[in-house]
Amino acid sequence: MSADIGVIGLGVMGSNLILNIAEKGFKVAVYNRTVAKTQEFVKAQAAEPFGANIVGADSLEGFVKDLKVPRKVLILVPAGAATDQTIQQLTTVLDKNDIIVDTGNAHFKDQSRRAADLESKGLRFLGMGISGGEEGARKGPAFFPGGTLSVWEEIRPVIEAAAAKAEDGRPCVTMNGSGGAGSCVKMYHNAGEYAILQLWGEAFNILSDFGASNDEIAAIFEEWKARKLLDSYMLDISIEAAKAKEGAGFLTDKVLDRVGSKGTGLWSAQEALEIGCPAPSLNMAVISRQLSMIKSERIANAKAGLNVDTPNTKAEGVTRSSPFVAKLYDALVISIIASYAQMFQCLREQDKVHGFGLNLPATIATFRAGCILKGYLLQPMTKAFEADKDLPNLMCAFTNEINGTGIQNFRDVVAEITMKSTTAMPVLSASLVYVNAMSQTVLKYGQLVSLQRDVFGRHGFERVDKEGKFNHEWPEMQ
Ligand code: NBP
Repeated sequence: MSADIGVIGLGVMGSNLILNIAEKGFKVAVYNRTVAKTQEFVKAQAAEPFGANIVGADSLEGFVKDLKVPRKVLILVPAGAATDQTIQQLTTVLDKNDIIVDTGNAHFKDQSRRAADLESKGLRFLGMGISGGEEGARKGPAFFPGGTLSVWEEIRPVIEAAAAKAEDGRPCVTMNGSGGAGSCVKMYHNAGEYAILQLWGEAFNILSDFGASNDEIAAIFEEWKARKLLDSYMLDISIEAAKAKEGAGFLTDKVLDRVGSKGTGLWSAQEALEIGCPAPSLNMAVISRQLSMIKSERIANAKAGLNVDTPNTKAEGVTRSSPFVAKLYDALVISIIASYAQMFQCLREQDKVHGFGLNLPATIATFRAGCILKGYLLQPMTKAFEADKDLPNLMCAFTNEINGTGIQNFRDVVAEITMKSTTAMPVLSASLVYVNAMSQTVLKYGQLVSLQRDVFGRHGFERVDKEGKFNHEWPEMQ
């Protein structure tokens, strides 16, 4: 059999993506490090109507022989060293013009390095993140390719067929731009995912600290889902997680409160700081996980007597009908919009610095189905950027939700939580900071800090009434 495409790696993502592609009528060659797994996998699919579309290989040499020329190989092994090792092995068996596609959660700068390295050897490379987890890989994920357009065109028919389809029938994949553009989009997709998952975690934490049971919290979340705006995959999984039981108790009570991460959130925050793109919600989502990870230090602090409870910190039992819950809904709506706003601003700024040639509305449209971010809000967000690609900030398209009652309710909620509980709400607070700061034409702290810098270091300051850099004559300081 001459296969249309090859897949290396039979883990969660690889095995499901192979079935998805084979089902669409393409022939797929498969290779895995543990050969027995390949044999088992191919045997297990033999009875499927598309089983004949899958061929297993016992060696990399056999795998490349099974592929049509120019060969197209998708790598689905763990990101980082395992991917580099697989690429290195492939370079010894592939021929000039063959194509390697890395689908791992890679840093976008690593993808540019890989592309340059492989091109110098006569091979072609595409970095293409995937989102949607196991179910997405099987039924249709969102893909985020980036690199050379002509390389994308060669794998496009297979990938578009395998991708999720949005409401309007468009596949959830677009060529995001040159170099590491696809992996950059996937990095910020994940950073947004960190922030919004954390916001749902904080909503759970707040409602629980305010006396609601897990069942009551799940019911509140269900009511919010029915209001449409927040209807999303991330809300669905939050409801499932809150409701899950083990024996008579809730599973959440049995789970250690340490949240792991694999790097994409941290890289996004680092790269945003590096280019001066403020993204407090995205950054704070990374810090939230770091705070969760240092459990032994938190325990030691409590043992050493650090206790921030005060006589006021006594939250009352909230229920679905409490006014506080209605206000918390608005706080969540605004925080989620603000998090997306930061994610899109970071992508725009990275695009300017790295010259990807990103088409933001087309990229956002690919988040509408298949991926972890999928949800109702993606549709109006896509439309907002389609209507005005120069929209200064996504929040400007949601002034009805943010201005007036919305922001007032958000502030009331933060004030009440701060007064009545010791609940940590890092991303909710950071989002309020972002909305406040981004809607002010004058930041008075900026005026004072500019002068402080001139007092001690003669760094100079700019003026509102004339162009240039100025110094003030400061009195002698002790
Ligand atoms: P898994 O960890 O489930 O699978 C790893 C597979 O890679 C195994 O079949 C393993 O073979 C194989 N492998 C090969 Br071939 N060479 C390897 C090597 N040198 N070191 C380690 N394993 C090797 O990964 P996954 O969750 O399917 O993820 C695959 C890629 O997809 C990752 O890059 C990840 O960033 C990305 N991704 C994952 C998700 C997700 O939800 N899981 C979502 C989006 C993107 P073996 O059988 O011999 O161990």
